[in-house]
Amino acid sequence: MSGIDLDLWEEEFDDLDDARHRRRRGTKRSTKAQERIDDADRARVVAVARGLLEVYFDDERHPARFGGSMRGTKVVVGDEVRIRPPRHDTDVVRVLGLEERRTWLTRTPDDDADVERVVVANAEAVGVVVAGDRIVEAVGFVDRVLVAGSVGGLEPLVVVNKMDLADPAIVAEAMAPYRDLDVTVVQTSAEARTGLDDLEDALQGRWTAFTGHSGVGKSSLFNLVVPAAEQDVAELGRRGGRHTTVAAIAEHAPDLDAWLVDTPGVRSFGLGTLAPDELVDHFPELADLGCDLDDCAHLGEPGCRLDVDAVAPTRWSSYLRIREGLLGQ
Ligand SMILES: Nc1nc2c(ncn2[C@@H]2O[C@H](COP(=O)(O)OP(=O)(O)OP(=O)(O)O)[C@@H](O)[C@H]2O)c(=O)[nH]1
Ligand SMILES: [Mg+2]
Ligand SMILES: [Zn+2]
Repeated sequence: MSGIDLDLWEEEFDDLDDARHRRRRGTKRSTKAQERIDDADRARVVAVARGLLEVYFDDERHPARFGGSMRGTKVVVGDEVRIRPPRHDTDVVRVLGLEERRTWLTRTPDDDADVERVVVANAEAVGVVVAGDRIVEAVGFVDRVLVAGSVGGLEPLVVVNKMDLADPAIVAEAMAPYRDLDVTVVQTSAEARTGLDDLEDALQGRWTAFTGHSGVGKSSLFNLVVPAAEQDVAELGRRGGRHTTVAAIAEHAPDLDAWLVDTPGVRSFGLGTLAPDELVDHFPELADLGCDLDDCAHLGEPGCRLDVDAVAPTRWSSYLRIREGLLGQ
């Protein structure tokens, strides 16, 4: 390998080229560049990590690099992009432009942070993975992810993994509120390989982004569902709290006509960019109750029609806790 970064060199050359066009024809570079981008082929981003960018088109994954027009633009797994195929043997695919996102899964580090991170773009569903042996502690997290999914236009799916370690009665009780809301709940064990058919049914025909605490088994399930996947899984005996997966990656499950995105474990799921008064719209059992006030938060306002006994206690306490967090209390 020569020490020259051919791509960087070519990128600078492209910029020079544009500058020359600009001078000669008097056209604005942005218009010219935009036309070129609009005519380019489309691809889907399937991996983004330090030093790695992969896009999918023509039924294959391709390594890619950002073109000069992408400076300052962030892409995430699931993004639809405009690309230019390689021009010669040592060239790679060039990403020229980012398409508007249809859906997004975003989180903030905590509720009073307002810098959000897009985790995955353009997925149809978010699969929140929890450990069956820690289900009671996990429902607050599930409720946060369901809010984020609702905000970003994603269908919810709850995956209760580690059922081999769980008490089925406790899981059933904790999951009842979601079943009542018609949220699909599947129970799996990556270890005992149970529930995988149900999981596959839930993934069929769409893009699903997994999220969840570290160590709940996202990568283990991902590896079982996606034949080509070889995601690292934490070794047995390691203490919890370690993050094994460090970057999001999407893989295709051709038999299911599905894409699954494995993501790094998160400690919390902040909703910092959501306005407190909008929270109620993302709890289906609290939205549209016909209260006198259009933006009733169901906290004792006159003309409130909430029957608090009709709401699952864990859901109601999640609502109150998230709202407090958003109000900075
Ligand atoms: N008993 C049991 N152990 C499991 C199950 N699924 C995964 N594990 C184990 O749990 C540990 C963590 O699994 P991972 O798949 O790496 O978890 P993860 O959610 O991808 O974790 P991060 O990448 O850190 O977010 C590993 O030791 C797995 O072998 C399960 O269903 N039952
Ligand atoms: Mg993992
Ligand atoms: Zn009300």
